Amino acid sequence: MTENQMCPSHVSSTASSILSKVGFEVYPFKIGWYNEQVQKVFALPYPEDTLAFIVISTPEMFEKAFKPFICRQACTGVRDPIDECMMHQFSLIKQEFPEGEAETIHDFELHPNRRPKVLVQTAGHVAGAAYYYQASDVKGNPWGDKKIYGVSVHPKYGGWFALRGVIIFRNVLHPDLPRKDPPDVVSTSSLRKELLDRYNNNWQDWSFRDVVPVALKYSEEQKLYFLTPPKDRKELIMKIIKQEKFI
Ligand code: B12
Repeated sequence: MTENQMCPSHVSSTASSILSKVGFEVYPFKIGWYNEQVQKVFALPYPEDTLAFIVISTPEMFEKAFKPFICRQACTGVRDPIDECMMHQFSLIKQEFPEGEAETIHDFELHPNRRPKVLVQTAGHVAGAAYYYQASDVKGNPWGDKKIYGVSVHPKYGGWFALRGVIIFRNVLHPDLPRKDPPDVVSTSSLRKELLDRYNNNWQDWSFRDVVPVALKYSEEQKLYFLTPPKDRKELIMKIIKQEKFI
């Protein structure tokens, strides 16, 4: 591996070319951009110019990465099948670089005290991938002291996507990385309030995902999969795949 192979543009194009084929998007950010937003306990322990990427699964991930992963019977059954598929995809990125260069943190990884290791919504916002709408983005504090969870909205997929984790290149510093603001697609205070109300009070009906018009959403199969209780999902996906092989 030459020095050139660890340069920011090579790292960026390698990660993006592997993941975009199978329904993911990756967006670069500097660790410093993330750390300046979060409380100290959530800060990531790297120099501020360290290059990192947020990984987003688009609606196509289910058909392009998940079903083929299950078909290859690569799922061990130890974890949630989607989580296992994400671990597999992240491992493909790690393999492309010398041992220890690419560190990954999944959205589901927790410290022993149950604190999440990374706040993917904040990472997605600072990377310019998806605007993270929080109660403070709504004028006049309509909810008073009630705890309101924030939600990210993607410019193309609205709420029909997930933030899967980050990849950190501990030895790649990129002081000049250009910063892009996330598109503010829910621009009025009243629609932001509607979005946060839907996400906090009626998230099960998924209407928060359609707060803005979208280019693509989850397929019917994918919706059914995520609406199925986790304990029954493995059986469902195996059934879907068997039916497809039959046709
Ligand atoms: C714990 C957790 C839950 C908990 C608690 C929710 C919560 N938000 O705290 C529970 C179990 C309730 C939950 C439920 C759900 N969750 Co959840 N959850 C998480 C998880 C693992 C961690 C969230 C967390 O603890 N945050 C800690 C708090 C303190 O963070 P925070 O409120 O954002 O505060 C930070 C920011 O405000 C930041 N900050 C301060 N100022 C500023 C300014 C700016 C500009 C910015 C950008 C940031 C910033 O600093 C603060 C920290 O110091 C994340 C994945 C992850 N690793 O991030 C998913 C995640 C938030 N969940 C998600 C989803 C979809 C759900 C559900 C709909 C269920 C589902 N999976 O389908 C429900 C709906 C929630 C509801 N209505 O109740 C998605 C949200 C996707 C999106 N579009 O935003 C995430 C991102 C998972 C993913 N893989 O995509 N969840």
